[in-house]
Amino acid sequence: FLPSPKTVAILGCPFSGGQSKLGVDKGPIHLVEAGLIDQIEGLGWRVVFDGHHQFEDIPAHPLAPSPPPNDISSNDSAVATLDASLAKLKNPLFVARVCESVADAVQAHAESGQLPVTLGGDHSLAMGTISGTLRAYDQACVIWIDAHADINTIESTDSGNIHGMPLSFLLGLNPPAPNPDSILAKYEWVSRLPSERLVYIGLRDIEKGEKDILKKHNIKAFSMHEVDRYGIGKVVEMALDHVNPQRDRPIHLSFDVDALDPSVAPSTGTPVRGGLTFREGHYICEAIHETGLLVALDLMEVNPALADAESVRQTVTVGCSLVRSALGETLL
Ligand code: HAR
Ligand code: MN
Ligand code: MN
Ligand code: MN
Repeated sequence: FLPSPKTVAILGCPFSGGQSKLGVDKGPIHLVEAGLIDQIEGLGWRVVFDGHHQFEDIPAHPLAPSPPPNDISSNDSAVATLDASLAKLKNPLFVARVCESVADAVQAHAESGQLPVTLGGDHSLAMGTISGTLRAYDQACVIWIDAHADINTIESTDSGNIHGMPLSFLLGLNPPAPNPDSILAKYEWVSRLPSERLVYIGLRDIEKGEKDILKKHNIKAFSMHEVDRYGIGKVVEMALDHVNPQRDRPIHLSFDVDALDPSVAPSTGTPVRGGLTFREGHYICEAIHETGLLVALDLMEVNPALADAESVRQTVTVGCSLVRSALGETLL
């Protein structure tokens, strides 16, 4: 899919609005300052640095939509239930607008034949990156590496953190906007990913509501249990067989650093023990590079404000090396 000379576009997305912990917005700056651009150039890529998107034109707390007029519809119980669900969401308008601008940027780079590498920032950003990829490659599939399923709907979310929800919007699992003023109308730009074109690796902290969603929609997931049972080599092969049986679909790899074990990547907002080893994480990236089908990469949830300096260094270093592996760094 990619013309030569092959070019990577780095998009820094210092965004933390999809969750509540400060510092994940500092992830991209740390990854770039650690030398990521030089490292990618060292692999033979041309690198375009698209900057650290500051989302300056987007107010952090845009005015909430005005409450519905006190007419018959506001007494409707379905509307009341929907409003109650939407009221749980944190920063829903800000997240929607930031992600839409990320989608435009990713789409532009992808359509010009570059491989966008988006550095987060929290994982709500993947609504934007994956939408951008799908606009450029409508047959793309998604490989989602994470401790979490990130598929809560507006109804199922307990935390209201939208970084736990991006896939529900991408898969179209939320109700349609009842009117143009609804918060849901601000998510109508999100592209649609068919559920059979999503596969997970690394899951180990999934809420009951999310398990029900995975079952109901028959979504393929390889948890840490399957990684233990089959080994990472077989798991990646089975994952590719599911989303990419002919090995002809462009691949979007969305890597949440918390998929790695906290002993490997401690500086992240929601660490969960029992994760991927250093090698398992890198193997996934290497194997996807080997397909020759990678068209976009996300590295999300690096939070340099959490944990001590040595843990931050370790997490940033492993983040850089995951990106290099996905872009062709080999051991031999
Ligand atoms: N499932 C929880 C929620 O929805 C936790 C979510 C996620 N944390 C992340 N994303 N780091 O993968 O709030
Ligand atoms: Mn995630
Ligand atoms: Mn996660
Ligand atoms: Mn929807």
